[in-house]
Amino acid sequence: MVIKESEVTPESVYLNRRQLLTAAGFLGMERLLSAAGAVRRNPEFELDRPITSEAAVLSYNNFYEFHGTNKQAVKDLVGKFSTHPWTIEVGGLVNKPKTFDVDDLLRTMPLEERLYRHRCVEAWSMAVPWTGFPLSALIKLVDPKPEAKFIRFISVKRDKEMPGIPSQPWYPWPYFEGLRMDEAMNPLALVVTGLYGKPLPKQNGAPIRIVLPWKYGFKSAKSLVKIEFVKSEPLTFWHKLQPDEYGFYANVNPKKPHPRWSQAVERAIPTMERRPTLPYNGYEKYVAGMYKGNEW
Ligand SMILES: Nc1nc2c(c(=O)[nH]1)N[C@H]1C(S)=C(S)[C@@H](COP(=O)(O)O)O[C@H]1N2
Ligand SMILES: [Mo]
Repeated sequence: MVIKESEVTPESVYLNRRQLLTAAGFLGMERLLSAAGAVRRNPEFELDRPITSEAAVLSYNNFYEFHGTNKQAVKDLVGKFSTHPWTIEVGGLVNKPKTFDVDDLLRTMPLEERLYRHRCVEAWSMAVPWTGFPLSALIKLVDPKPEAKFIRFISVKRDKEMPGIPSQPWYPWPYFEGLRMDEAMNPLALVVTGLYGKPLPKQNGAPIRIVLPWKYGFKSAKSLVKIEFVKSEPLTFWHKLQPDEYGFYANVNPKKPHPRWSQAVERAIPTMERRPTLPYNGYEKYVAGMYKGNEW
């Protein structure tokens, strides 16, 4: 259940900060956040662990367009990356192809905050408050044709703004990913435009990315410029490079080791505390029905 903007705006107009704090005692924290003008947190998604600190999420990144190995370096290499204005083209096998301005999406789409576990194939993990809207809401706007069975995501490629592109010419830029149509329509699939209640930082994929919390992080392509609906299973960046190490489905699975390491345990950033990996990263009840069991 989502409280609509129209239901929360009146409080933000007539309550001052002190009144809001008092009201919070009666209404609860979520209601306070809404009344204060923040995007509402969707209470459906509860965590079994603390939220990772903002400092850690903003300073430990995989974004190969900036740096291929040093995760702490990414945040210091994004300075020339220009993320506003920004448009994203949504097309392919759809009846209503459209190029969306991200500012318009922010005004018109049903934004909400979700706390999601975030698990990299490299076995590190975080717990992150993303802001965004269901991918299904965007898909409905473009009205896919029946032949559209898969969807592709394409990241931006800007050699002059992204130093990792010219320095790593062996990678097949731009970064590209994909999903099966039912996965794309799953309510967990989130188009993300914010983090910690603020605009999405450049190192986390500004201004618009996808987040798929039941899959390893490499599926969640950043800084998207194009979404395309296609007939057959598309090639993806890491799968093209190392098909036996990075599958198309890449669902989090503690029982399916990566060829070079176990996936049974993960390490929480920044403490490196060990936790058992959960099947589908703990989202089994939402997604297991889409699969036969060991999709990789
Ligand atoms: N365009 C692009 N998207 C990308 C990547 C990348 O290198 N380039 N890395 C992926 C990987 S491996 C992970 S784990 C997540 C990391 O997201 P975060 O830095 O916001 O935690 O982004 C994914 N999306
Ligand atoms: Mo990753």
